[in-house]
Amino acid sequence: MSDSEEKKKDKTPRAKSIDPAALEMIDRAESAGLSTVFSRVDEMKACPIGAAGSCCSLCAMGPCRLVGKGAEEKTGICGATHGTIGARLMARAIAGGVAAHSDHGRDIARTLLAVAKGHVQGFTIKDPDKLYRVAEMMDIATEGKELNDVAAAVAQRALDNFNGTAGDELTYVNRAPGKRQEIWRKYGLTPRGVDREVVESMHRTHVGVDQDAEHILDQGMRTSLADGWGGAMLATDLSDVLFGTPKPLISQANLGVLKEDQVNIIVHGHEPTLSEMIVAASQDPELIEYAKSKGAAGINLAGICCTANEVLMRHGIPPAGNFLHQELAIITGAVEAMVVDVQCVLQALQPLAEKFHTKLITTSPKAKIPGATHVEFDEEHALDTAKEIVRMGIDNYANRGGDVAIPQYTGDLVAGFSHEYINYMLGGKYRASFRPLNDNIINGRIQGAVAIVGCNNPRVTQDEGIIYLVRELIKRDVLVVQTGCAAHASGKHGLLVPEMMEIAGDGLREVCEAVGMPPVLHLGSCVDNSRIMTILSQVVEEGGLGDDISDLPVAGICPEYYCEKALAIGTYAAASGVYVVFGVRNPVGDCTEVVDIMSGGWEEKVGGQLVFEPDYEKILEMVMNRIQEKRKALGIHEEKERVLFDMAARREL
Ligand code: MSK
Repeated sequence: MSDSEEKKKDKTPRAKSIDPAALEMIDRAESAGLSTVFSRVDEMKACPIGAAGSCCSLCAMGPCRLVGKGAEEKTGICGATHGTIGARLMARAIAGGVAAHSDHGRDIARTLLAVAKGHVQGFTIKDPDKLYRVAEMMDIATEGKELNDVAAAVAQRALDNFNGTAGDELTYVNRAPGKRQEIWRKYGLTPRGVDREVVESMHRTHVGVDQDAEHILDQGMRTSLADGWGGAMLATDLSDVLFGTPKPLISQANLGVLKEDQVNIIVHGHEPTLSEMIVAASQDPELIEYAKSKGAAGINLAGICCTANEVLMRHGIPPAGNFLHQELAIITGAVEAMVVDVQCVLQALQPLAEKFHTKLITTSPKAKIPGATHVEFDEEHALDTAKEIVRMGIDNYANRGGDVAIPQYTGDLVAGFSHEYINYMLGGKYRASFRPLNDNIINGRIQGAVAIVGCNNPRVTQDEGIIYLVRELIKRDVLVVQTGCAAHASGKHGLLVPEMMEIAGDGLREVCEAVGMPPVLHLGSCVDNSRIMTILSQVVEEGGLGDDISDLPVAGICPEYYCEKALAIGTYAAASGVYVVFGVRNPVGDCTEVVDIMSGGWEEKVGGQLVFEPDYEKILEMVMNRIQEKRKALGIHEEKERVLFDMAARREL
């Protein structure tokens, strides 16, 4: 019996989550007859034709479905092959994801420009040192210039990167290793302007334009690189400039961070601009007094999705959970206001909020939700808007019913490892460097490094793949870094703490003990995957592990992805030379030509791959094999006799 036949026969109900807090709230929803993403996923069977890339709905001659006997040979009415259709679907998904991340980055650049011109309320430049470093990377002269003039020049250069007027190549292409830059130039993959690549992807995938699958997918890679080394990287750098570069801090994660006796306000979405101000407003003594005057013990702020990561890593604000927790938080009955901006916000929130007292507040001029209260955020009145929102939450406290059920589960965590901090942590203040990491990879204490990132998807058991892979990899002496909702998963399950070195392999544990770091590092939000690109470049630059990212014993895994942004991230990592494995399902699995190009074809061209494998054990095996292959190619695969760290070695580290 084939794997898929076996799966069809297996009718064992799948667990919805491995998180006890989630299970408690799912039960509560079921008993109350409330619809959630967990119930709707059972009611909505995924279309098997669309699920594997066999349906083209790009024009009104179709939709064309390439199914049935000889499907691989069939074409659409226009003559488009399965390969062309799959490549177009993939390229459009990447463009969608890049547009989302990059629009986020553009808004941060606009905020920085407004700060420089004194047009905003509440924001300042929190990390001037980083501003100067960014200016230097952008080749912007700083000598004798006022801070605000430097900020204006940096913000303008960033905006030019979006507009495509910064030059022939995006500015941050120069951050990649030289060999990587050559590969991109050789194959015409170097991004020219963020908007330009997105537009060109949409143009080339329109009916009757680009009809060569490999050529379309090259544009997919170029567009994704405009995200990873453009929009998202700018978003990360400029957020650090404006709001501060993260340093490790402690916090907690999961629904148990909500407080029964306080006004609970949740910030959810992606952009840090408004949430930064909400943090300030929630700590305002006048508003705290106002909350007390309404009978609450105080104001409790928590986060969901990547906004949660932004305020977690800069302020220690606890995440109430990841993507699949947004409805569950409302179901506790304890949330006075859920404040959302853009991306990953379920439309089902408002009808659910109406069944409780929760006020859903939209804030972005780009995103309205029917029925929700819209309080539009603009930088000029940032703090006033944030205070108005917090006040609305406080006023709503009186409407909370008696039926509150907060699941008492939290995980302790350490978050906020920026690439600057990792550098400092490894090398110390005066010798900040990645040398100790490189040396420990070379000597085999650390076998390699894997990024476990991305979302939750209700088609698979929440957090299961993420937690399994994190645990198994650190046991095998692989350092794990995390971003996005995958990082929240590890936070909820207690994996982001130094104590986790107890389950790590001997080698990794020794390094973690010597440096004093957890074996699983929280690096931030989805746009902060760009930090991983920066780290990989710096590791290459440090020397001893080849001369390109594709030489490193590293991989990326996105076990529970659900959206286009994840595909954009996976593609830019692959186009940067990383082996990337996604779980869940292959969105173009029926298009053999595309599957082959994204694996073998990209391996040959850019030294990275984007592959899909729903079985977590197989993912583990694939990734470990890749790490060992790379170690062998570097000549560092031989088992060396383990020498324990003595005091001198510790001092050296
Ligand atoms: S929020 S994109 S569910 S990681 Fe960045 Fe989480 Fe995925 Fe949204």
